[in-house]
Amino acid sequence: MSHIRSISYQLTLGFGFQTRVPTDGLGIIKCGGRLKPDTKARDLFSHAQFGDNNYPVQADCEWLLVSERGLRVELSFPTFEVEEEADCGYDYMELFDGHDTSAMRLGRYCGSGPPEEIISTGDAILIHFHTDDTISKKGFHIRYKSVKYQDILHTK
Ligand SMILES: [Ca+2]
Repeated sequence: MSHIRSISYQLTLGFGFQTRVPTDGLGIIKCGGRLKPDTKARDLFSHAQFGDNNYPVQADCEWLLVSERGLRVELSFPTFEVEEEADCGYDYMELFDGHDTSAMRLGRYCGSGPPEEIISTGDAILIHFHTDDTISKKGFHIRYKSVKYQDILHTK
């Protein structure tokens, strides 16, 4: 007697007749990483082929940016094009004001994205990028760097 393992997928039909398939354990694209901001701005891209191809579907990426102790993390967004949806429920970028997703969420962004610069309260920012199984856009280009508390006071 052979054992056939059946895996059932929950299908949810949303507006636009998109079929959404949970991707637990299947098709998840590993990406992200730990980055150390410097006082000179560096670049972070949503995916390796940024500029040539749209971002991949079914991606879940986390980048943890940790500055030296006593410094904050500053982000700016020269390019941000992520599939738009009213609640950013399909594709989105989330920012957390700390080392992990239990930290305060600064926001969830899609469409044309965050309006301006973002500066952490502490020494870290976590960036989470999620994409669903259909429709991709250009993606994002983030500039990140370390800033001193005093620098922030002077620019406000
Ligand atoms: Ca999508």
